[in-house]
Amino acid sequence: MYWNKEMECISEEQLRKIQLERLKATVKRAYEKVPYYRKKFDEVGVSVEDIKSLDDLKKIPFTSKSDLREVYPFGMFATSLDEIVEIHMSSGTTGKPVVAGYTLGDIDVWGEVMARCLTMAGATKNDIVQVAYGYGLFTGGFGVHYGARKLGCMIVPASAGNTRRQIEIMRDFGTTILTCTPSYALYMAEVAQEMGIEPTTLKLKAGCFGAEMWTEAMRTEIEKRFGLHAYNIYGLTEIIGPGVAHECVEKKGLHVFEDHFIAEIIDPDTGDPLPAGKRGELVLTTITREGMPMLRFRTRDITSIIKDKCTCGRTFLRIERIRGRTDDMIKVRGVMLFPYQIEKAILEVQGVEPHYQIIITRPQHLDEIEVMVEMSKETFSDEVRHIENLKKKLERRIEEIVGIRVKVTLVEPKSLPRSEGKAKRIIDKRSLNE
Ligand code: DLL
Repeated sequence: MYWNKEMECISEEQLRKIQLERLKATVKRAYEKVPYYRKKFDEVGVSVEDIKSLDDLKKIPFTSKSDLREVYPFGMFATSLDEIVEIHMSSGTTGKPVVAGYTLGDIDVWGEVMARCLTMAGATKNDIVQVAYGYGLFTGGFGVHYGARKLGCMIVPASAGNTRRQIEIMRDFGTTILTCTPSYALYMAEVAQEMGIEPTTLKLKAGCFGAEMWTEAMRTEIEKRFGLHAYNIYGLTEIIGPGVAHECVEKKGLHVFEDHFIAEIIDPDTGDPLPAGKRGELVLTTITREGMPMLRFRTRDITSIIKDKCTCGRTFLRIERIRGRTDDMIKVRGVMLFPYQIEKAILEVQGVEPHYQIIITRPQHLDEIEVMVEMSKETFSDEVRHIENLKKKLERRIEEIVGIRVKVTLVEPKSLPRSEGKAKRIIDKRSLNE
């Protein structure tokens, strides 16, 4: 049930003590070894000695993605290059990507936190873990791999893609744990059906799904299609990759591994800390990373902290599932809209599939949103009148949830692009029209 019970169920007092010790050491290391941090600290007049309590974390300046890009590729490393044993990189759609460097110690921590995640999903050494996150510069594949290896599972390093083979392997090897993005899991279920394999007949018992935003309704859908328990896993390249937080059997928020990462929530506009329960931007600080310590990294991910005691016995705080990103927010006619709100509406309405894309245009200085949704096979062969009604129903439901009118276009089954990694939900054509 636990991978490291002593740590995962540690008392609050003990945890704070460890966190403070580790924070102080991290700050010292960052200041001494990374010119970027030294400059930032000096600019605001904060010294290493000023960090005397966990509360003093607030004094430390934020680090942002653009700061990391400025020092591309190795400027954030706090060790000499010969101690770095592995490099990963974020996919980064704009500008330079972010590079993360790991020492042997960092890889060991990564394996530890990932072993905790897999254990939370019910994995033991008797399991067959299929890693269908990409291996390569992306952190997904290797991160899960290191955790599964610690556990002693039989690892199937399938990587992402080659979907038919993934399914044959699942069937022939009897894979019990699947790890991939939630959108890829749904795609796999679809392909399995095309191959005449009913996904529920596979031996899968659980999956760790993450790396992209998904909703509770999407969880239900994946669980139903495969007959497995779908757990949410969170992480990011800048901090370590997958393994920052994971759901326990309760599936009510993700436990953050607080002995390695300190989580805060801030108001994205003012930078002020927000109390537990309030939604804002997640800020993370690593307290054991050697290769690349990250102090108060602004993730841009929107969530809130859940402080209540969890019945699983773990004492680490939880974050609610990620609600979106501050840069994913679509601002239309003064209204903030997140893709998850649209996903929620789509999954509530019968007759459509959970495959969608949101297209934003600005034809006459006014933003317009078109939501393309796939019809189910049955709907597709239905009367036009019924299809028209379904479209109206979806438009109404989306309007109720987000407060603005969007245009829904129902498209043929299997006509939208499928993803083997992170799904591209938003296509913003506004800049092209300007
Ligand atoms: O996506 C690491 C990862 C791999 C996490 C495998 C989980 C599983 P990046 O490519 O750097 O790293 O992207 C990080 O992805 O800031 C979030 O916006 C998003 N993200 C990651 N996990 C979740 C999740 C990996 N469970 C960015 N829910 C993060 C929602 C997620 N968004």
